[in-house]
Amino acid sequence: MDTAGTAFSFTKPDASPERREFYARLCEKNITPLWEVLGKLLHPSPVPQMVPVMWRYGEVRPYLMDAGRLLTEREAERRVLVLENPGMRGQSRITPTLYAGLQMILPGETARSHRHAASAFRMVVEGTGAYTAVEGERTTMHPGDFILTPPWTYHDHGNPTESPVVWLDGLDVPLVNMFDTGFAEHHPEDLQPHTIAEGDALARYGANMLPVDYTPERLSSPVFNYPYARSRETLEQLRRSGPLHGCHGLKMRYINPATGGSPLPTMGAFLQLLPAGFCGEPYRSTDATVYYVVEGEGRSRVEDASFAWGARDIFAVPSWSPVSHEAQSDAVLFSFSDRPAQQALGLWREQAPLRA
Ligand code: 1HN
Repeated sequence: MDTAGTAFSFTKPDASPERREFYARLCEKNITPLWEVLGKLLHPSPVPQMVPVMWRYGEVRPYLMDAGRLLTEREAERRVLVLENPGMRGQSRITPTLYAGLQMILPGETARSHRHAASAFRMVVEGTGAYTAVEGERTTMHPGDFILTPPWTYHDHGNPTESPVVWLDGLDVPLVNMFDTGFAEHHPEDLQPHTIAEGDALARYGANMLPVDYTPERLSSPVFNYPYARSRETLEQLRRSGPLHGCHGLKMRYINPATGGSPLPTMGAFLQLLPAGFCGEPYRSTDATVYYVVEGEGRSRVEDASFAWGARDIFAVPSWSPVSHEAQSDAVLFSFSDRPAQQALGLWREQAPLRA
């Protein structure tokens, strides 16, 4: 049986001149006494450097357009404005383990093919008709589509339309680099050859069937585009059968259809519907979470912060910070986090609802 404990606290022993002199001798040998640092290592509950933060799309979009005037996609490799958490500036992190950025590709541009150890996904924000190619198959992007780039798969993008296309990139780069497991390379050609008919992966793996002799080649989902039209239809149908969760409204997670697990090994992604008038209870979990508003208007409270959001806004919730959502109109929130990584390591916790 689990025995309830008392909150962990630790007071550093006083530092006498003799002790200080001892610590200085240790310091020269790259040694530190644990009792001098223990308070920084163990806490009764998480102490994130990350802070709650929101970016309004309307404020960021003009900067994307400026970037479009100032640099070509080729020069930039990817024209992305990185969303940096104010508690962790200079580290390209939106949460301790994850990266997020807004990428824009202009009409006629292509982004050259490369691959890396980090997992990536795109959540399409604006514009229809650009494509991402992954391992020989292209997929056309529509707003709200959730598109994977599994680790070590070649990927390039193109925009054959007449308008700029913008998407939100999420990657596990900080996590991969913490392990010092980051590798990357360019494809020998600018753009990889287009060898598989569009829609193949979704038909083959995304229709509640698998090829009879299917054996997984990788940990990630074999489906790489989860079209918004399908996911939205699911939410619409389910709202009629209810019930709603007191904290989450109607919340679904994206899956690897071959395993029921997360679409990418380290990153989980979710889509939730909050019906107009929904007023959710507070909830918290250890996976710091990034939310992207696909549709609707509402407000989310995170600790003392209150984020009034509309379509295309982005906000981030630190580990173990209570969050509650309210919707003024029917709203759809996409979110992502490192939950599968925490779960694989036995670290993940949640608490809901917080009010009795
Ligand atoms: C990357 O490969 C893309 O392929 C976008 O579109 C953002 C951020 C860090 C590292 C690699 C892309 C990225 C990235």
